[in-house]
Amino acid sequence: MATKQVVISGSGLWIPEFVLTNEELVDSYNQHADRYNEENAELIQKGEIKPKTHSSAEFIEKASGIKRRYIYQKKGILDLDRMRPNIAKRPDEALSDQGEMAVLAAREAMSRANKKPEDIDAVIVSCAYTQRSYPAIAIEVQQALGIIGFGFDMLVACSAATFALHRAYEMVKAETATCVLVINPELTSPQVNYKDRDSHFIFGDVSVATIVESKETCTATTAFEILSTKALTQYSNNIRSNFGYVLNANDANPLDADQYFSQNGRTVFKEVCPLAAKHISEHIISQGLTNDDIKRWWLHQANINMNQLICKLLLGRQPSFEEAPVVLDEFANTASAGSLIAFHKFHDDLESGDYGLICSFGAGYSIGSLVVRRV
Ligand code: CO8
Repeated sequence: MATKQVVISGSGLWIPEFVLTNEELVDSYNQHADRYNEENAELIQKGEIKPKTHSSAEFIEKASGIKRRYIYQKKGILDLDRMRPNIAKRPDEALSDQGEMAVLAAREAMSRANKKPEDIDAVIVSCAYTQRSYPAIAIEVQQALGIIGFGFDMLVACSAATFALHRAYEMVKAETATCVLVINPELTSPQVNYKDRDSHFIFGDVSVATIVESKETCTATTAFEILSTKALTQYSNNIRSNFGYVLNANDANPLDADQYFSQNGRTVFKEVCPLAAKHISEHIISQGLTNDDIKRWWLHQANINMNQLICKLLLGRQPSFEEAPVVLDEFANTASAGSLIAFHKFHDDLESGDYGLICSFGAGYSIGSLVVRRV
């Protein structure tokens, strides 16, 4: 492969206008649980089904570090007769919801990287779900922004953002593209089961974007060279959603619990933390560096306790907020976008030559990392 140096030259973040607090979520869930128990009192009494127990805002914050989340469309989620977002269907001629989220984050990334549409020749939209299969959201975004070249969508759950950055890096290295716009419009709320106590609090909506290009074409004031990328996948059913295009042929009900996100959270925690720590350590060592050389850890944002354990395994101590910034309290788990929100918000203070690590870990299982150095 050519020796071209590849940089991240800009990032963008779009935040939905609606905020949903733990307290609001818990209040509606608890009303739902009471109503469910009342309606099923007989079956519960006979021991045929279990009653639903209350959720708690204190538990959520302690178990996950999440205090609130941004939501694309709040209407409908807290309505006891619905408990799912109410997102109006748009006409085929209009920009799709994810297309719009993507464009809004992309504009900021392009502006920070000093890039015009004519400077970009590839668009990757990569996230946990796309709202349709085709035409690709990336091609729609390409048209909306006036970019000439090619675009495609990718799905890699929690590692969608890092794996897309890997592809962009390889494309610029191989000179199959000169400047790649990577966008992660994470519209998670339609896949959250707000009637499930174990997972109703986990996710939020957001969109992030990054520009990846050659160092030679970079004119941005802040840029990070991508020194190396590393990916790992290992099959697991512990995080799963059965929702997909075969649904109609299965005669399945799209509102059944298995059509939504579900997980064995404890098992995920136990299995993914050591896997992620090993992956990260091996990646850093492969670059002739040690964990202590890394000035900033832009880690996946699924759970605060996971990040603390991974950092303990890597550093033998708890990192400061400055070393491993956390955005979970404000954004919740935003599927693949979390590590890039942290990157976007917390990179300006690093000095030229400082090393950082971007890493995601989650469903699949999938783990993706990038070792970067401030230019
Ligand atoms: N309120 C009050 N109590 C509760 C609640 C609640 N909401 N939920 C559970 N409890 C109770 C349990 O019943 C249990 O009680 P008891 O001890 O009496 O049985 C107790 O609290 C402890 O329960 P857990 O063991 O389940 O609690 P944990 O401490 O393990 O915390 C977590 C639960 C937060 C889920 C934690 O296990 C975790 O975060 N694990 C890692 C999960 C993770 O990172 N998953 C990644 C998922 S994201 C991903 O991969 C992206 C997928 C694609 C995007 C999807 C978009 C929709």
